[in-house]
Parts: sequence; C-alpha cells; structure tokens
Amino acid sequence: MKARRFNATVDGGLTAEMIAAYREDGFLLLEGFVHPVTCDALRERMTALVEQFDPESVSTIFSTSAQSHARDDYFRLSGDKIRFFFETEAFDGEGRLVKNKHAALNKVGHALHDLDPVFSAFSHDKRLDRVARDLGIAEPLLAQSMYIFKPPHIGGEVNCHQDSTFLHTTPQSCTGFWFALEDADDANGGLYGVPGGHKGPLRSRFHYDENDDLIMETLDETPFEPEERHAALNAPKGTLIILHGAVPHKSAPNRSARSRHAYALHVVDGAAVWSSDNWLRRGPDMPMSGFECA
Ligand SMILES: O=C(O)CCC(=O)C(=O)O
Repeated sequence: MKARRFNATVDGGLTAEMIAAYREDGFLLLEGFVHPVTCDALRERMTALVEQFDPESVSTIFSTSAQSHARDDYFRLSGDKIRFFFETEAFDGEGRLVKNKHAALNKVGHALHDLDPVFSAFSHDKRLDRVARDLGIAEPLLAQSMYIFKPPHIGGEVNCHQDSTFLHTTPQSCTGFWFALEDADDANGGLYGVPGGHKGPLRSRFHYDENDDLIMETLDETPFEPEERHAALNAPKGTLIILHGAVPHKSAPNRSARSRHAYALHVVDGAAVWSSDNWLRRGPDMPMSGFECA
C-alpha cells in the first residue's frame, strides 16, 4: 500500500490539500522539510553526545536481569533528562556490549529538546509551530524528544502502537513529528502506518497505577489492522512525518547494513488536560515549552 506524499512548503505552512490528507490518513509525509545540512548537523551533534557518554556509567543497569528495577528507574526518570538506551541485541549472554557504542544504541530520550542547545534550537522552530496550529493544535507543547538510531543489523522492531497510549490527554491531542535524518525505507527499518486508522479507538494506555507501578491498561480489545492495511511511510532524508496520536504505526527491524537515524518530537495541546498518571514526568522546574519559546 502506497502513502501519499507532499513537498514541504517554503514557510512550513500546510496547504488545504495537506490538511485534508492528514485528516483522512492520520499521517502526513512532507518531503524536504529539513535541509540535508541540518540533518547532518543533528547527526554530528548526536555523535558528539554519544562520544561523551560512557557506557560503563550504565553498565550495571543494562548488564543483568537482576537489575531490572534499576533499568525501570533509568527509564521512568528519563522524562526530563538525556538518557541513553541500548538495543537488546547489543549485549552478549554475559551482558557485555558486542558492538561499538555508536552502533549499539536504540535511542536517546526524552528531553533533548530542552537540555541540549543544538536539539533545542532545532525543536523550537516557528515553522513547526505553524504546522501544529494548521493541524488545529491550539497550544502546542513539546512533551518529549527521542533520537532513534535503528542501527545496522541489530536495530529492533517497534511494535504497532498509538502514541496517545503513552502521552495521554483529554481530549486526545498527542501528535508526533518524526524527522528522517537519513533515508528511511522498507529495507532499513522504516515506518509503517495504517491510513485512516486514527479513526479507530485508542487500544491501551501506559500509565502509573495507584501503587506507582507502570501498567499497560487495555481500553479496547479491537485488534490492530492486518499487515496488508499498513502503508510503508518511506521517507527520504529531510522528510517530516506527522503522526496523529491515534494512528497505529510501527517500524520493522533493521537487518540491513545502513543505519536509519531519526529525531522525533511528541507534542500535546496545552488546551487539553494532561493525564497526571502518564509515564512521562518532568520536574516542577521544567514545564513543557511551546515551539516558539526556547
Ligand atoms: O522510529 C521508529 O522506529 C518508531 C518511532 C515511533 O513509533 C514514534 O516516534 O512514535
């Protein structure tokens, strides 16, 4: 199944045709939204951050299953930090890294957009504000950022999900802004989405329960659409893919020799009510910012 695609406008604004496609499909592919030089600058910045990161500093967290509590905490407390997460296939049976750290990471999250000057400058962008408002988000707020590596050979699959499962508001408002920093296609673990799937129900919510444990609560038993309803969202470098929070999407494992770096921002509407039991927590000194205020 083929996905519709558009060329980004110069000022980032959305045409009536783009808005109609988004409303119908639940996603929107805008080719050429990010200049290739900017993609390279973000990749270089991440290379420098990974260079400064010492895997030994988290080796106890990732090395043994006995440390699963520490691993959970490392994730739970990452909402307002820059933390590094490895691919599961990056370790051998003894818990030792089998790859160079640059080729072993799954992602970095979840507050690059606040804490790193280069990612902050990229994320706080008038053009993105315009896009969000054109989509009807009254008060766009940046909830989280992720740099996703999908490294060669061991890049893990991302199972089919809806982003409002993880970042929930009432009414639902989560919207993903996913930037291809390299070509992403069906050979190196590109995205797939279900056209029109955002019109279906939200299947689950990932949130804290009354014991402060993270749980995946089923809201609706409707299964996700079968394989043949998933369109490949092939994205040349520089493409912005906007994902409605209810659209089922996934990405394949990367068994190819090419990496598939991407940067994703997830936005919620400040006019909606943030669910206080969401997994993502930020300190009182770090309120969410909009696209325009760095
Ligand atoms: O980059 C990927 O492989 C998955 C990204 C994704 O699912 C998301 O940003 O919501």
